[in-house]
Amino acid sequence: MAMLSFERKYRVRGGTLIGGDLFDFWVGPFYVGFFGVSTLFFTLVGTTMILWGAAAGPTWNLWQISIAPPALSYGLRMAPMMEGGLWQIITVCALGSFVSWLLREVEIFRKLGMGIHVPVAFGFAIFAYFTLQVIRPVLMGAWGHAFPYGIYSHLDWVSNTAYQYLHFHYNPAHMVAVTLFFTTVLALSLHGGLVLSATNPKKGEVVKTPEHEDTFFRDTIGYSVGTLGIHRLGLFLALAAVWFSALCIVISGPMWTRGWPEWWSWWLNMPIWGHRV
Ligand code: UQ2
Repeated sequence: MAMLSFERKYRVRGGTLIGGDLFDFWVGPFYVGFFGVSTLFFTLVGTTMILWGAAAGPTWNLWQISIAPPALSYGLRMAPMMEGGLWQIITVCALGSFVSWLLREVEIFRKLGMGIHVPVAFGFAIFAYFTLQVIRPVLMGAWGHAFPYGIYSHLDWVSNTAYQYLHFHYNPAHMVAVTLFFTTVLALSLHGGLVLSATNPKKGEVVKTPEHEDTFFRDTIGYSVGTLGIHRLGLFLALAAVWFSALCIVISGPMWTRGWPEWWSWWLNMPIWGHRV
């Protein structure tokens, strides 16, 4: 594949975390690196295990294929292949490929002398998955508490797990997470709308500047967070949403086993109401 003229400047040697120059090359447009190889390895093994699980299962209906974790009776032990062992290997491969992908991003950012905000953000997503599939099951003593790998089956897992706590919307960390998700959407829609409106002037007029963007928000709400600020705010809101999502599920079971509505008894039992419940 032909190299684009600017690529000669940015396809620089070095910045690798492991392997030195050994894997420091590109295949077509893609940087390889040690972690490109390990991503490919874990992805191929994991996908093969999923296909094996599907072949051993009762259906090829894409929506209904599911590979379940070991039964609760296995605790945190290794299970036979067809009784959750496949699920365990798939989970290791998933984490292996997610972390490899993150480190490949780090190597590319290092080559370019940039910050590592993107891999750090991706790390939050991996952390959310790790919380669901490893931290919470370990705290509860069985891999069977993790979710199954299937399109409908994982949705059923979410629904069933939520109803075990009667009404998940009363989980305080869930409340914070949902609020942060909606605020993320608000911030990104304001930002996307503002940038597109500034860069889409009437025919014959020039594109508007960040001063116009600041002025719009100062005129409407008396404050502009600024062009760098909106990106800091957006990243913070998104990462905080993921953080509180992980928190809201990891406290459900390991720290609170009853219905979430009941958690609010501390509020109803406050002496300020002048009665005892
Ligand atoms: C802004 C600004 C941008 C923006 C946006 C704002 C010029 C291009 C969207 C406005 C954002 C504000 C006031 C923060 C809103 C707060 C929350 C919690 C949603 O000022 O600078 O740069 O894109």
